[in-house]
Amino acid sequence: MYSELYLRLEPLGLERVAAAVRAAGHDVRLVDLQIFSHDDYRRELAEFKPEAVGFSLNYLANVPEVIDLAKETRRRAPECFVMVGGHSGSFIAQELLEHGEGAIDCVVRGEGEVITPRVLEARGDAKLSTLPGVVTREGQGPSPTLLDDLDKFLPARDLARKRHKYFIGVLDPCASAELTRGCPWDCSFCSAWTFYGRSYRKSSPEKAAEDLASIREPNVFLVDDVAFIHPEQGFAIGQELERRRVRKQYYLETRCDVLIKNKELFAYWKKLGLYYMFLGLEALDEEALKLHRKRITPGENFKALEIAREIGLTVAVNIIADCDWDERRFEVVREWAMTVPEIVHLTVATPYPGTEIWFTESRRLTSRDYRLFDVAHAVLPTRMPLDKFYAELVKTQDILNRKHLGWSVIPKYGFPAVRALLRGQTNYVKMLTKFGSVVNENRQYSDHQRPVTYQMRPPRPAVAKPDPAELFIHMPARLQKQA
Ligand code: B12
Ligand code: SF4
Repeated sequence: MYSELYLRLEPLGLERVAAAVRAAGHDVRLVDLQIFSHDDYRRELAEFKPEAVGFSLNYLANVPEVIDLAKETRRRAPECFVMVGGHSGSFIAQELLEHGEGAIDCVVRGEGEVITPRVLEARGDAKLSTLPGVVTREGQGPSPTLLDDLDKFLPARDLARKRHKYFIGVLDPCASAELTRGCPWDCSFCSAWTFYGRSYRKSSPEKAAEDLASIREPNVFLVDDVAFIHPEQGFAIGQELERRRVRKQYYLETRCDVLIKNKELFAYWKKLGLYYMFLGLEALDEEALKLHRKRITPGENFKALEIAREIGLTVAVNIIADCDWDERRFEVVREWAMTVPEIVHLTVATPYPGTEIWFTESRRLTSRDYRLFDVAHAVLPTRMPLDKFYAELVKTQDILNRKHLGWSVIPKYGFPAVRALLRGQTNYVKMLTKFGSVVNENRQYSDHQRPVTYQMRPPRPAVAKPDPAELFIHMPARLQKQA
């Protein structure tokens, strides 16, 4: 809900899995529950009568919803095979099976393209629990294998209905695409590297351009964890796009040091239509950057902002609010944010399963309610009383929001907003009216008082260095060899 304020994006992971399943000869439908209601899902279940249902569980906050839907699916269609996959689901496979109480046949850890058709083949067979990445109540197979070639299984975008609902800010409507997968860094709060085993794969420039050219929407969110680490790939894709006369507006996310190193590439992409860019700043001071193991200095971060300004890009940055912050720390961020032209976001430090801080911090959790793991809530002890912490958080977000996203900035972003409206796209304008009701300190505080049906597993004692077998979903090649 909190992220839906600014954006709603297509389920690219499901679309890729759907493409692979379709290529294996199955008839596939996709219901995006960001857009459709549970009643729509029930209707689809009754009319389509699927032999198998796969839930995508990329976000921990969605665990209770998925468990309840799996149970309902089992009740309504007892013969239907139910599986769960996706980023967060991969890190808590056993836990999901326990909550499911028999409603979930298997959890598929890691990338889904190669394994899902095999899972469908092995339904009802003891072989199922021997497949790579598959976890059932009977047992589990070896660690999952990586897709060898990102050019395979381009997303089945045709399966996503009501595509006009996908947008990010003024890029309305907006599709998503993937040029690379994985991240070679190892920040302590992030699970991108543990999911992909620190691997980094690229699609070929031709295939990437072909995919982008096939997109109907005028705007594209490039979902890569760190875009354009290898500049030659970025230039090659750009040239392919120019050759095909593909003209779109793009949003991407990258690191500050990658921007500094590859300044010319980003300037080139600005010409191709790069509009918004997200830079993971995370902290303003050296000490916190070290704690996050960001492997960058504040000086480099600020230099990257200057470069982005020179190039003329609209930049959003994120700062991680530590639960230990007092009023003064929030004040420092507010003061800084008001002096820079960038859009500043504030998220709350959250130990997700699959991150290193999960192993060191989870003993201190104040809540095991999955729904609060959305980086908008505090799940670790706060230095200030919790209601005061939220008051400071919301005050800061509100000031930052008014600076960038309120009605007053319509003149600044006016042209794209009006253009979207003329196309009949109202997602952006609706967002402007919703902020106060969604980001609201009382609501955030009272979210902690809701009854909890599904609790996360109690954390185990903290360990300084997690066992790689527990940390990674896809094992790094180096460790696989050792094993
Ligand atoms: C785009 C994106 C978003 C979009 C959502 C788009 C969407 N509708 O899916 C937006 C911007 C809304 C978003 C929001 C958030 N995100 Co986000 N997001 C991403 C990002 C960058 C790309 C996702 C993607 O499309 N990947 C490409 C596709 C192909 O991969 P995939 O979805 O993982 O799918 C593969 C597998 O997971 C699997 N699979 C997926 N579904 C299924 C289903 C079945 C049945 C099977 C078998 C397999 C399977 O197979 C797929 C193909 O290999 C990822 C990072 C990443 N690299 O994945 C972070 C990431 C998933 N997000 C993350 C976070 C922290 C958040 C936020 C909490 C914070 C924030 N401020 O961004 C919010 C809150 C969301 C919430 N509801 O709680 C974290 C992890 C979250 C977690 N552990 O719960 C990630 C890993 C980023 C990170 N570096 O830490 N996010
Ligand atoms: S925060 Fe960014 S750079 Fe750090 S590990 Fe995650 S994806 Fe990589």
